Amino acid sequence: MSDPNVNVVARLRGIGLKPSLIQQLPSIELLDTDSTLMRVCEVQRASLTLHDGVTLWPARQLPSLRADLTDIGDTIAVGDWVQVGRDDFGGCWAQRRLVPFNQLARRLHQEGRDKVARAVIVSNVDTALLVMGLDHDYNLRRLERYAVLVRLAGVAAVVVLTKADLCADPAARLADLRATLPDLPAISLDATRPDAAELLTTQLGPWLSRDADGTSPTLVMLGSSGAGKSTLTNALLGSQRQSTGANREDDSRGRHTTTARSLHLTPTGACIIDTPGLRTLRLDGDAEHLGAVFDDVARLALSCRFRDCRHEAEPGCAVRAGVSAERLHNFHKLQREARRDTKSALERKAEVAQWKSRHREARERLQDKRG
Ligand SMILES: Nc1nc2c(ncn2[C@@H]2O[C@H](COP(=O)(O)OP(=O)(O)OP(=O)(O)O)[C@@H](O)[C@H]2O)c(=O)[nH]1
Ligand SMILES: [Mg+2]
Ligand SMILES: [Zn+2]
Repeated sequence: MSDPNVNVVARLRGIGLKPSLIQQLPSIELLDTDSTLMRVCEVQRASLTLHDGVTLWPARQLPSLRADLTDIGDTIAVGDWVQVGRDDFGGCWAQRRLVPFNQLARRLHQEGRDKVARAVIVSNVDTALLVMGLDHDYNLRRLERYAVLVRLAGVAAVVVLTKADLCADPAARLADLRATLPDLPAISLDATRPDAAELLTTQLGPWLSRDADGTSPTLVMLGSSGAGKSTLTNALLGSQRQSTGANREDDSRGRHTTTARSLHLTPTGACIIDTPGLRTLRLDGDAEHLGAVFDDVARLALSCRFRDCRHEAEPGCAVRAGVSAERLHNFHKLQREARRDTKSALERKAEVAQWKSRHREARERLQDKRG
């Protein structure tokens, strides 16, 4: 007799379920009952849109699930897997969230609060497509920032340069990019061409194809508003599912056409998450991880005269001699940002206390002198 669970698993693999996630279920029989596993395709305020491998379901989050996640500074995000139960009226409720194998997250600074909030962008993704236009959007410093973000999350990345048709020399830009970020695969294209889908499928083949066991890969589009994320998503889906919007004429910036993250299935069986352009992207992680994206800095630092050289104004600095000023400036900026953000609320409190007591001592000394 054939095991009905095998079919359920095969169906869920088709929307990206990995063996490591299945292992979190107390029993595989759970897949065969009413309490099924589904993938989060959209998150609205209290409601979710879930996929069971065949069709979409509207659902809600159990308040206790939401509260439990909030307690640990987490939230349900597009790409998550949840166990679903049904109420007497047939309504779907997400009861439990499987621990994601990775999360792309950024930091949100809450002004006036003693807390740094972490905002999850998406969960359980294999590859991030870092989308950047070859128009005014093109900016290697921003790309370095995105590259650090994905490294921190352990997500692979491919750069997709759109608007090759609007650029005099796309090959030169591509060469520039490869020289700066040699570890990042990159392609360029005009995403509005009728054959854009074929170009993408050929060039992104390895990242778009299923595993040997039929597991679909999950890709997420990241980039500024107007970069062409939804245009690329539609090309891969082979339909105009996502709205796209013309950029502003004066400065070619996007108009924030996409307002929510959403997961879609391509005809060849890849999961694509389209996202709105982020206005700010603060890193969520610590300074040590910058090394992967700035390995030239790490390498050259070995030849600096001082072991603890910060590559700022020290004499005999090999990094300043070998890395472009803009790139080094960005490195310092990202490093400061990551350091500041990794400080916990307690550490920050301790710092303020220390500062206050030093201030007090200084004042007392001053009074002593005067007195
Ligand atoms: N000429 C040209 N236009 C493009 C290309 N890619 C995208 N566009 C246009 O750029 C505009 C913005 O594209 P979208 O796909 O809506 O951009 P987006 O990244 O989804 O933007 P948000 O949803 O606002 O984050 C649209 O008018 C697209 O037709 C390209 O390769 N060449
Ligand atoms: Mg969009
Ligand atoms: Zn140095």
